[in-house]
Amino acid sequence: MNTWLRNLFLPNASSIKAEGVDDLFMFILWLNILFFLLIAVVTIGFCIQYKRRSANQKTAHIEHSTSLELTWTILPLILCMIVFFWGFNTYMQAAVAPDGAMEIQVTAKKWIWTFGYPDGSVAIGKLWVPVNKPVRVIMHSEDVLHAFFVPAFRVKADVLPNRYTETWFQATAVGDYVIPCTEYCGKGHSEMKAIVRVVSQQDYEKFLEEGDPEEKGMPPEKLGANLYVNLGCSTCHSIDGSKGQGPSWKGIYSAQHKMVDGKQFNVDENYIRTSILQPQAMVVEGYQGIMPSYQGQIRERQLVALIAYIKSLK
Ligand code: HEC
Ligand SMILES: [Cu+2]
Repeated sequence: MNTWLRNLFLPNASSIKAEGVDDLFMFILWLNILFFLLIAVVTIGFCIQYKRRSANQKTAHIEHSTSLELTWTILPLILCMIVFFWGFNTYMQAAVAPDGAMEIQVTAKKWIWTFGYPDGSVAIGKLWVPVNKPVRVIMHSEDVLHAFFVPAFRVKADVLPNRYTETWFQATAVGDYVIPCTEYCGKGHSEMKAIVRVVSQQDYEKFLEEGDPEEKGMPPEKLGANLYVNLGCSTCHSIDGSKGQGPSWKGIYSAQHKMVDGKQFNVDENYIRTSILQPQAMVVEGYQGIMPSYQGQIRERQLVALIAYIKSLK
């Protein structure tokens, strides 16, 4: 019974925490359904039973009933205590990572997720983790409030500026799972998505050594087109000429662009490179310097791919 209901409206459960969270959720849900039906039936029954039948009919003078009052005090108290201790227990398990868990640093900023691995490498938009290993995520934000949410893992935690928050998970099935930001953080909020890619231990080690295998052997222009979406460039830059938070990329290669400080630049490989690594160094006229720096967060190959992609947008 629980399983079909669960499948009906809860996302797939793919972490060891998910079951505990779902069980409690289902318990509360069924308890609510039960009491809703009970109260509805009694209310309707009383309406019929005690309906006023003649003009001078008087309501019986009842002051109280000790047994009834004890029942409606003690029964809900017991139920509340069950939910409290069950919830507290589940919460503690969900909040405290087991010893020896692998650690991932998560950085949120408008509107991208960045993941730092134990070996010091950094990736944007895609979090690789090995299956069946506990992973502790330590999070902070570089600007406003965001929230890290993996529905399939039943993991959700706020990400705050100026302090670390943490949570953990242990994925039980290989696959891709979305991380939608769940704290409204401005215009690009609905686009602020990343994925958790759960892979075998072997594939994970290979990833640490060689980077994302999907990016290998891909022509730079095509890789650039993927990165445009995966790295979050698409939240601010269009490719069809329409103006967004940032200038469109359509036809910018070899154009002359004027900066807010009056300087003119020819949009070439160096200009694009600097724009990505040190966006504040050259702010295009008519825009604000809100672009995040990608310095140290993307590999040289990715940079070359982005430049190739921008060049191709005639
Ligand atoms: C938060 C919004 C935002 C994101 C995300 C963003 N940019 Fe920008 N970008 C801007 C803004 C605003 C400007 C114009 C001001 C400036 O030059 O800093 C700009 C300017 C640029 C320029 C110069 C464009 C021109 O017309 O001269 C390039 C190239 C560029 N961005 C590349 C990228 C790449 C590549 C990514 C993704 C890896 C990216 N941007 C992500 C906001 C963003
Ligand atoms: Cu957000």
